Amino acid sequence: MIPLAKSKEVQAAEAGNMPVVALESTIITHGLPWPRNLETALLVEETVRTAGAVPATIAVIGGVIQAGLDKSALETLAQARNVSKLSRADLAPTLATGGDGSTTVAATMICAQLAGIACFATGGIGGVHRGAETSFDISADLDELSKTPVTVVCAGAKAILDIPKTLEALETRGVPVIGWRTDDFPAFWSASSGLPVPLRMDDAETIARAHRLRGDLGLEGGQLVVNPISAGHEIPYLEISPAIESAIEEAEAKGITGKAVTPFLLEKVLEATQGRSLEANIALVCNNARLAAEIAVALNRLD
Ligand code: PSU
Ligand code: MN
Repeated sequence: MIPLAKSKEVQAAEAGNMPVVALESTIITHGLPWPRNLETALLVEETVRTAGAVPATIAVIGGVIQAGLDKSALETLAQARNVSKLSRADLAPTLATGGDGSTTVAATMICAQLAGIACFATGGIGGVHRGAETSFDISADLDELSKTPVTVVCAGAKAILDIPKTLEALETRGVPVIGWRTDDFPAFWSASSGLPVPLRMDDAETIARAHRLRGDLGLEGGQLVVNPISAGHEIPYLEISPAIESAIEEAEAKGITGKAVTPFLLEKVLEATQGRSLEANIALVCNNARLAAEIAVALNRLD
């Protein structure tokens, strides 16, 4: 039996045939600092509700996958230190040992699918790191997108990654990368990375139909919808890039490897850019939550 529990809100949504949007928890434990992480988690959930869907923030607590966390569980998670960051590899071992952890994009996709949730919002996905030709550092998020039938909405990828290689890796894995009302692949803080996005869609219904058709065709895997940050919140690449360069140098000098790399880089960039990148980060996650809710509503209508 799968140790999976749903919050009251998610259970009620299921009973009432309401659309549900999954949300990841690594962004809370490893992506944003306390107390803004809690504030953001609550704000993102509220954004999903306002847009007509029900939020299900996912984490593992005491060896049980939780689909939907109440306020006190979110608070505990947001304040906890040294929380395990769970990706595909860690999920079953953590359940077996009765452990706790926050879920990455990859693990959240797996849990969402188990909970019957087809749509998921986050900030940025993991990807191919710069220097991956020697380090082999490629996020499990990319393989997951090719395996698990969940539509993930993000703001593209952070420039801590090698964006051209990340796009190539997604193409190799047959993951549809869909620009939301844009022809450019967004780069998290910037609306454009300077690279074209492979596909473009301008309405949520089409994204929902593509999701369904992918399943009907027997193609495994999900879709990646990339939603550019709004113009008012953009941070020019030239402004953010020195922080990224020095974070990468510091990670190399300190010999940071494995799953510690992404949280280390996120923390360093955040420190270096102070408030501005944090505000942008929060704004874009909410923007993605709104779009994911729209897609979840459209998926719900197709049923
Ligand atoms: N990129 C971001 N913010 C994040 C992450 C990535 O801009 O919070 C988190 C997500 O949870 C993502 C994970 O799934 O880091 C990827 O980690 P890794 O590169 O170790 O696979
Ligand atoms: Mn990695």
